[in-house]
Amino acid sequence: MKQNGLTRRSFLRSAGVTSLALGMTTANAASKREKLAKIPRAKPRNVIFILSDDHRFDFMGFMGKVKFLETPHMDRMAREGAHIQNAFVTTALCSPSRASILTGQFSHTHGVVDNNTDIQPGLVFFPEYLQQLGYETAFMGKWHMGHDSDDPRPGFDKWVSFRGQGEYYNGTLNVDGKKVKTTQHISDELTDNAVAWMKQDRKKPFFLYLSHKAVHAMFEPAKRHLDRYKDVPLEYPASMADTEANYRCKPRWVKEQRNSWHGVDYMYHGQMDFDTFYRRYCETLLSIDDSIGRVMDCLKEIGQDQSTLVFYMGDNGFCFGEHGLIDKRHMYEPSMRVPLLAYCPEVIKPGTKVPQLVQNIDIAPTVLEAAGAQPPQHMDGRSILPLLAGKETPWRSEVFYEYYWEANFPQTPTTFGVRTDRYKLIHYHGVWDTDELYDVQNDPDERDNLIDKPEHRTLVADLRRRMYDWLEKTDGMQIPLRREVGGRSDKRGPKATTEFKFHQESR
Ligand SMILES: [Ca+2]
Repeated sequence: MKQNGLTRRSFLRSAGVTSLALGMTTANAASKREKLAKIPRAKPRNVIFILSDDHRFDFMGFMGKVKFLETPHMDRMAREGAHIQNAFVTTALCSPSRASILTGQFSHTHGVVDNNTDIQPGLVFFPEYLQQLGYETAFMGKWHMGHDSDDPRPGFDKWVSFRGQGEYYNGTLNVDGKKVKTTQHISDELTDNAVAWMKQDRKKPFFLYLSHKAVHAMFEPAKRHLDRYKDVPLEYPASMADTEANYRCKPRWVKEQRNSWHGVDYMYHGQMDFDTFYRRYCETLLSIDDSIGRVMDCLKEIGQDQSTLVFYMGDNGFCFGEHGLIDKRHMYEPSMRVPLLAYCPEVIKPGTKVPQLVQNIDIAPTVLEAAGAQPPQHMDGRSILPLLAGKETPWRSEVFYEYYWEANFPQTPTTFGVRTDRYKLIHYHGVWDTDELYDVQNDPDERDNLIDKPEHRTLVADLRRRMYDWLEKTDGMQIPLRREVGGRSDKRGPKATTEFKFHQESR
């Protein structure tokens, strides 16, 4: 298959060189391409998947969390479509989550366990299946699996992307192999490309993957949104203050991270203060909301607004001071939960709420089912189409989580965990620290670590068993090791971290 001058074989060969350079094995990456069975009488529908970067689950106007934040187009998707209320990523980090979305697999299966790892030979992205099914496909925006190349990847007939994180302004796009300078904010630039492509005449069904750079740090709002929230009052989370009560029974690494690149006492090594950070993030998010509005308007204009399935999702969450942290990676709610909205009047009733536990690995099988095909066996996720359509269907009772320590940001340890709709067990690997258990229904802010309560011993043992069962069944019983590449954001700030104790206080 020829992809804009790059054959799949030559692409995989180049990817393989990178993988070997990073010292990776390919044992887990095998996901053999399967011939997909068609679903009888299914109508292949157009699908648009809009992804943002680091948008946390509750920063949407209709959620009421941030009083001043206006996101009319996200609100409209929730009002006229579905809000998937409990959506999670399997790893709260850009590249692993993106690879999970594209492959339907866990990080330890697809092998993209950090932001430096390129994709491994043998991985199949679901848009490759869509092409086989007769779709015309496009990728627009941030790819970010491997830093070094913006070349077109397999599975896409149209390609608009950039290297690594890209630039909010004055960047360079790779448009089907040609370098093109951007002339406006990246969210607008990508949306212009998306809308132009949607309007093209075609006989095939289409799939558009619109993958925004926003709202990743360092935040740069579109000029029309700059200073919109300059003077609004901010509310800080109750767990942000450096008090004994806030850190009683918390892991030591959490308190230490306050004083790092990813903590409120030394955030981004002093490059930005917390209030500016909060306001700039909200202002930058507005360009994403505008983008959703323009895509929806375009769908109406081309007469496809009733049948097209539109998703909006974040690739991972983000902390705004909870437990003294910023950023993601860890397993606390603001990090592992993501916004997920779906719109398709032919399938989804207005105002649908989906309470089930949904994950990023479910996107690939869902899109394939919307395209009229049975998802392949090698995918770990499941189609959520029945949930969106309000159909009774057996569903999972827990979601699993994994994060692997990165030399670039060494303040967050390797983490495994399991979350049900009631409890969350967080287990840390390779550090002498306490694990955590939370009752997320009664303690949604995760302030009361129950791990040492005698009455929860059986529960903890059961959750631990389920977590290891999952790792065993999915070939995840080893820590993927990668060669250290890139810079290190590992300085400690001037504020000293005081000694504190865990375990003794709760026993
Ligand atoms: Ca991200």
